[in-house]
Amino acid sequence: MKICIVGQGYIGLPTAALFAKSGCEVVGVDINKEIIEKLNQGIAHIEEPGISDSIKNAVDQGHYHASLTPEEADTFIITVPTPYLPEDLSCDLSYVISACNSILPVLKKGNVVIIESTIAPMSTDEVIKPIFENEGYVIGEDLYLAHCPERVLPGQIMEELVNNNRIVGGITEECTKKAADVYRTFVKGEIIETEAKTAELSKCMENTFRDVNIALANELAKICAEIGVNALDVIEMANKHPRVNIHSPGPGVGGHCLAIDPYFIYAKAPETAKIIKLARDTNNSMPGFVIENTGKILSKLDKDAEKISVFGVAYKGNTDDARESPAFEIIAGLKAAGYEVVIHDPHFDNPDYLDFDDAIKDSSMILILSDHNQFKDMDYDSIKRNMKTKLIFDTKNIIKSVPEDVTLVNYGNLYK
Ligand code: SAJ
Repeated sequence: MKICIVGQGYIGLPTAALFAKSGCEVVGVDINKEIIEKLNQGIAHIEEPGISDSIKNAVDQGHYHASLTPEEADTFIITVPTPYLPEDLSCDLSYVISACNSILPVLKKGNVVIIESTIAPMSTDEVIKPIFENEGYVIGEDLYLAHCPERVLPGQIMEELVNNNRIVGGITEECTKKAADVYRTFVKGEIIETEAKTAELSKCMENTFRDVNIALANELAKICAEIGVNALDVIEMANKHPRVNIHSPGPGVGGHCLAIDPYFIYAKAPETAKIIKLARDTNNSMPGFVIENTGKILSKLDKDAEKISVFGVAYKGNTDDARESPAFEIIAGLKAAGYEVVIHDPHFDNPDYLDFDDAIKDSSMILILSDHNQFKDMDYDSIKRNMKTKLIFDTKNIIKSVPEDVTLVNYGNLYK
């Protein structure tokens, strides 16, 4: 089977690598020339466990190549981003539409077209299907169209793509069956067959469920700071109940999924989706909460503080993914408040970011915004030697203990 995957990002590239590993011939398409050149040399442009070796092997064995333009294939998979439109918070399908248009010149009768990008409910039926019908295809008879949302967690993508259950929602039953067969090539999880709109809404609701739960944890953190209770203890205690799972409060919700997908549902039913919208607003308020508390902590512990060391801009620990990261709003807010802000993130090559020792030199606070493993246990001797004030504000609540002469503030003691 030859597969053409349009979009070689966090989902498209690992998916390409796995199809190639199962013996398919894969062409990975992207609009970025630099990425294409790198990929054809066997170099992955994303940081994800296992991806570098897989792409190198796939290129070496001749199962994978990258291209700026789609090629004839049996199956086309679209894995391009779907941002939201700030005007009305709806799903921006422009990349998906242009990806679909880009395959039209090479599309043939009998092909399978799968949309993996997260899309608002009804998008496959109302927006994507007509693109192919306008070319004369009869969906379900001579072209098979389905939505199969990706559901993998960055950092575990290669493993989850294989083992997670997969929802396959076709326009017709025949579309569903054909698309499900494509995934049977390498998926070990259950392949659940449904219709496109159910697959679309299920995917959006998975991320909305998580976003709403995180909002609840963030609201709890705020309540605890206000009334003087240890939020982390409350979560630990409550989670001892077998049916309770309060999520972790943090500096806000980042990434291309949780921070966006709930809006796709909200935009479809704004009068009804009240909890969904409130959760988004609550999570969006967290950078402000961090900025406010940074000011409060420093006014108690270092009134003439000038320099703050932000540790981590990745939205997720142990990755180089900073999409929609709340860190940037926090950094901008602290700068606007007059602080000198320096950034340390060992997962980024950015020349503006400093290494550990330079970042903490004469600093009044280490502000942890990403849960990278490197931050869980730091060089406290260097912290004692180099920092103006030996103070850590850990908004990810990852540091368990610090030496006596270092002050640790987290969501468990904000009220103190
Ligand atoms: N976060 C919290 N508290 C928590 C959990 C997460 O503040 O208790 C924050 C994280 O720090 C991060 C954001 O939420 O900023 C999102 O991270 P995440 O780990 O929850 O999820 P994503 O966005 O990396 O991946 C999600 C996953 N969806 C679900 O778990 C339901 C993944 O399975 C999806 O494939 C992915 O979205 C996607 O592509 O849609």
